[in-house]
Amino acid sequence: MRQLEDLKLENLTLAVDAAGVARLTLARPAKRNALDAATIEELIEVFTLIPRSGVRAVVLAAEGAHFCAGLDLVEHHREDRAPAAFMHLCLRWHEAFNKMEYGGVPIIAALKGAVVGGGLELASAAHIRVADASTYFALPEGSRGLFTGGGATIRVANLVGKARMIDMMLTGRIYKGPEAVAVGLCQYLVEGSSEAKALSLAEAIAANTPLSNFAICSGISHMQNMSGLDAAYAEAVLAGVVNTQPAARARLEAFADGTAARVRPE
Ligand code: 1HE
Repeated sequence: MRQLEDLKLENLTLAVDAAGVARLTLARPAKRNALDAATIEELIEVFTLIPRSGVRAVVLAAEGAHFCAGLDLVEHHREDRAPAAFMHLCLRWHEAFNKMEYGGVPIIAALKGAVVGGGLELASAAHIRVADASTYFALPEGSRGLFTGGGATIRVANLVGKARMIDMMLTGRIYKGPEAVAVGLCQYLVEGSSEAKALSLAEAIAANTPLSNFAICSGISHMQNMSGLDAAYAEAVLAGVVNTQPAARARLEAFADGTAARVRPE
């Protein structure tokens, strides 16, 4: 099997620390990290390998002032794509983002500046979103004569609800600051660096057992796609595997003998 170190990345950078926390960076700041077809292929390559690489958490960050300006509109204009070609391109976006959402490795997006269009679709495939004071969210497709193609109708609608998503697309409404947290676009808003916060979250998450993180970061998404009856069944099966894992024994023993941390608000 290919290893992460074997990948030749041009539009992304990747570094994994000793604790298994990966820093994956969108690296086309001159183009505001717009997602061209090549970047999507690199995301597919990275997230194909991540689940079996020993990586315990991923911080998804970006170079420059903006997280991601969405679909590469210049490439799209230049390519003058046929309908079927753009459909197939969208399917590659889904391949990348599904690997992220369902891969079982926690992904924490460190957001700043523009998180728009396909950039919001990318961010919404992460499991946690951290915004800073510069971060703003929008779906400008309506005004560009476009429609979402990278999963926003599923993931962004899940985050903010159908009515807000339709409003964002029809009117170009921009959310930022506390309002963005309140509507569900991000879970954290920090005064300083979103990347520093994302890293500290990733480090804490990396200390969980990988199997628990796997269940949380793939099982919940799968179960949301099922009927309630089937989801309850799948939850029981997954809990059977996770909650009896040998790696959890020492943690349970520490609770039983009173040495483990208690869950308290302070
Ligand atoms: C780009 C892109 C892009 C910048 N594709 N090249 N997305 C949008 O509608 C957002 C489009 N972008 C913007 O509104 C602005 O660029 C930003 C607000 C994000 C940043 O503004 P600014 O003033 O810092 O940068 P800029 O001068 O607009 O752009 C700098 C360069 O980045 C410039 O290239 P240059 O070679 O002329 O220097 C821009 O062309 C380039 N650039 N954004 C290509 N998006 C699967 S369907 C998904 C559908 C969508 O995502 S629709 C939403 C598209």
